[in-house]
Amino acid sequence: MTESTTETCLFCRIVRGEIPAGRLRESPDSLAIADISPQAPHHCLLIPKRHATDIGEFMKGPRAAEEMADLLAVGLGLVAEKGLSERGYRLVVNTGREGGQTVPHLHIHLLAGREMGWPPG
Ligand code: DGP
Repeated sequence: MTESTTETCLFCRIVRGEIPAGRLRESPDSLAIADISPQAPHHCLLIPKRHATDIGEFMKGPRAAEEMADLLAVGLGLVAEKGLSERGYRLVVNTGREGGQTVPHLHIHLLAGREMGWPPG
């Protein structure tokens, strides 16, 4: 995984509208999109608009707690809109190489609509 600048970062480009994506929900700090390669009937990505490689970098920001609360609120808005809370859902933050992260801009996967296994692969 290589470091990205905000200029070339895939998710920064999606946030700026330079690359099309299924935009599901948005706030001034956060964007939710449909994953291009869904691993469940519902598979969304919750993306903070501020660039940070991973959750550790992200949480160093001066407004990180507020931005993270907003990101989760955007996700929970989708959960409510899609009626996912009764059957359940999973939030996942892959981090680094062994954590399975492939896009070096923090994002939270929201997966739902099928039985999830444990432990994850
Ligand atoms: P991760 O492996 O945790 O870094 O997740 C990256 C996710 O991003 C992966 O599930 C596929 C998704 N993805 C990669 N490229 C694109 C894209 O161009 N558009 C959208 N919507 N999703 C993408």
